[in-house]
This record gives sequence, C-alpha cells and structure tokens, in this order.
Amino acid sequence: MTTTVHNLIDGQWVGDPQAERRNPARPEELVSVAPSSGTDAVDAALVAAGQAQRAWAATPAPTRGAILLDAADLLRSRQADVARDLVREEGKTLAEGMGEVRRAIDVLRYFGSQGWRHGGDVLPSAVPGTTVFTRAEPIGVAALITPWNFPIAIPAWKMAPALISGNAVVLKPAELTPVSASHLATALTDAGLPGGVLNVVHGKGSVVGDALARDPRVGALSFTGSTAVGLGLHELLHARRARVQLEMGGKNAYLVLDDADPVAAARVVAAGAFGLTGQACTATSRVYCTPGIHEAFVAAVAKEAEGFVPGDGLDPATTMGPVVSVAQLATDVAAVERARQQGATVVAGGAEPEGQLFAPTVLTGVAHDADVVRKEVFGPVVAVIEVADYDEGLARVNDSDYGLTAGICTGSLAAAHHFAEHAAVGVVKVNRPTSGLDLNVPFGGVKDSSSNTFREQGPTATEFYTWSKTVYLGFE
Ligand code: UN1
Repeated sequence: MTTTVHNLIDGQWVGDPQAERRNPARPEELVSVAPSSGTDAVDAALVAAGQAQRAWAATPAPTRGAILLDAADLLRSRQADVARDLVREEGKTLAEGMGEVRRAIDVLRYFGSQGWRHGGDVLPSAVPGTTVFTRAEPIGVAALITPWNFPIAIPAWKMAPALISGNAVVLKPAELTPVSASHLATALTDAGLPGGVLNVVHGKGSVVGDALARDPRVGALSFTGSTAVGLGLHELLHARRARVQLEMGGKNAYLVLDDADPVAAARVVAAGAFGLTGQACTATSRVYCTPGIHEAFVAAVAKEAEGFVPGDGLDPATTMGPVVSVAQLATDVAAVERARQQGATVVAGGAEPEGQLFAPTVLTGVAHDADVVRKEVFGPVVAVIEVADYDEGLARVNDSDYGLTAGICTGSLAAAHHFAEHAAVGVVKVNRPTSGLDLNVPFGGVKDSSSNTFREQGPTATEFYTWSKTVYLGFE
C-alpha cells in the first residue's frame, strides 16, 4: 500500500505529492509519495502559524496539555499500524519501531501533563510590599527540522515542549520518512489541535529547511542532523539573534576495563553499536579496552555481531533492519574499505552487502588517527583498540571532535564516578549502551555534537521554547 502524504498548513492537508519513498528492505515497494515543497509552502505555513499562535498561547495550559494527552491516546490505539509504516519507510525492526512509537506516546503524555504546572517562580522582593514572579513566555513560532532515524520520536520530543509552552510550530520532517511525521500530526489534529498551531512542510532541507532558517518570523529553530548542516544553520540563526538548538553527530566511545565481564561488556557495546542498524547519533563506534580484557572482549563482541540476523524489519526473525538508503550504504561500505586500507583487521562482518543489508562489522588493529576512529559513519561499524590503562583510555575517549555520549564497563564505583566527572560528553552511561535515552531527563552533547545551549527532553526542555519575563507586583 502506498501512502499519499500531504503538507499540513492552517489545518488543511495540501500540496502536490511528487517525491517517492521506497521500502529499504524491498526497493520494489513504493511506501509513500510526498510533496517536495517550495518556499511558497513555507510562507503559507509561517503565515498560518503566526496567526494561530496568539490564541493558542491564550488557551489555558491545562487545555493545551489535554490535547497532547488525547493525541497520545490516539497514537496508542494506532501504535501497531504506525509502527509498521515506520518500519516500511525507515527500515528498523518492528520491535524497534513499536518502541519508538511508544516513546512518542510517552513524550506526549509527559509534556501534556506539564500543562498542569506550566508557569514561573514566585520570589521575594527587597522592596517592601512587593512580590516578584516570573512568566515563561512562548517564543512565538518554532521551526523544527528532524532526521529520518527516529522519524516519530524526535518530531514528538521537539514539538511537545514547543506546543505546551504556547508556541506554534512548523515541522520539516526528513525526506526519507514523511509518513511517520504525518501520523503524529494526524493524532494531534484528530485530538483537536486548532488549525495553524502545527504545520508540516515536506521537502528538501536545501529549500524548506533553508527558507525556515532565513525567515525572521521563526523565533526558534531546533535541528537534529549532521554537523555540517547544523553549523550552517547556526550561522544563519545567530546572525539574526534567533534561538537555535542543534543536536548533531557523535563518535561515541566505550571504555572496557579489566574488571568487567567480557561477555556482558560485549552485549552492552553490541546493543549500542548495532541496535537500530547503528543509525543513531548516540551509537557506539569506538571501544577502548585495557590489556587484560582486550582479547576476550574482541572475541565476545565478534560473536555478538555474528549473532545478528539482518533482514526485513517486518520479519519476526530479523534482529537488524536494512541500511536506510543506497547513499548511506555506500558510506558504510566505504568506511570499512578505508579502514582496511589504513591497516584494520575485520574480525566480524565486512562482507559485501546483500541489497541494503549490511552485516554488523567489528574492526581491530586500527590507529588512533584512522578515519574510522575520527569520523562519524552512522552505520553498524565499531573499532576496538587496546589501551595501556584507564588513564590512556579516558584520554582517548576525550580525544574527539565530538562529545555526545560515552560509556564505561566496570565493577568499580570509583572508576565509574571518575569517568562520569571527566568524560567530555553530554551523556555518560555506566554498564549500559550509549544509545537509548530516557525521555524525562536532559539530553544533549558538547563540542561538535551540539549547540550546547539548551538541552532537549526532560523538565528543562521547555526552556528553549520560552523566554523569562520578570514581574514586580506592588500593593501597599
Ligand atoms: C537514543 O539513543 O535513544 O538522532 C536517541 C539521534 C539522537 C537521538 C538518540 N538525537 O540519534
């Protein structure tokens, strides 16, 4: 079945669907046709958002929240169908797809319930007879540019805090995954979200994304995607002093110490490196082992890699879905080839892909400056390197342009605490995979991984979408 996707502008489903998306597991299957919008659609969406925002901000926050909560219930009742569509367009396994839709549902519930407590602080004044309070004012219109790898969860975790804070939104979903974003928008409109409060414009980043970034009606732009694109957006938004939030690449490292169990450590690393076909900015791609565990860990992680069953995500036997696109597949293949040229030994995977199926790949014998250690691949490829001791391992973990997530496998609480304090990353995992985040805690990175300003998710996610006004109240 082919889904016809439209833009959502001012509460109407409009636009001329032209761009085809095929199932990465079965390229003969046409999954969707979506608009490839021009700047006229961006303009219409911004006009609608600007008009709707005032009334939306004036709507009581608990009423705004009730719409998010109702949308969550609708998405819950549609979870299996939405997850199947997500798998057909993105390629992850059905279990991963079900989990992702569940995450979008929980995100809507979490921020929907925040409608009951949205507000500011009450503080004493030094002036007699005076009270001070703060108001969290909405920015106005927020633009969201989201990636294909979490095609419903990331739009949800950006738009829910924007909406609950009284903003109107224009979403530009990834071109590869238009259907998942449409399901989310449909749940919200079915739940009674007024027209114009959420607009969705499909199309190219270089057209739709660029127009949003340049338009002065956009007061805040939140982006998840590549570092190269993110840094370009940063320039544009900063030049006109608009808010910008960027979640970009990662080169996430794991440190495995001698006192860890090699098999348990291999499971943690494999889950982070190969889960979601390695297509997460939080995926593990470098592992440093101290000498006493290196050999046993390499054997165990190779065994984990070989245990994956790549295939169509809708097949229950599949434990790893296909690579999302032919272009991404070429990147994965080229990264392994380049690593080989630079001296790597392939201890698992590395075979010719079958269709868009790429076997999880483990590399050893890699130099610290090899491309596969320095550059993001965004595929199921991990390099394992021996280090002399904990101190060298920590230094290697931190020797990266990126700083998103890092992990340590150890039984030592002292080592775990030291690592948590000194790892130059936004998220530290001890004995848990680098990917996989809770929705109720802050998420973001440092260095080239993030704008490192406002964090996404958790109780402080709304800070990006609001500004603080201070009110002095004097009554004698
Ligand atoms: C996760 O690891 O559960 O695009 C989420 C990404 C990140 C989100 C990762 N922004 O991969």
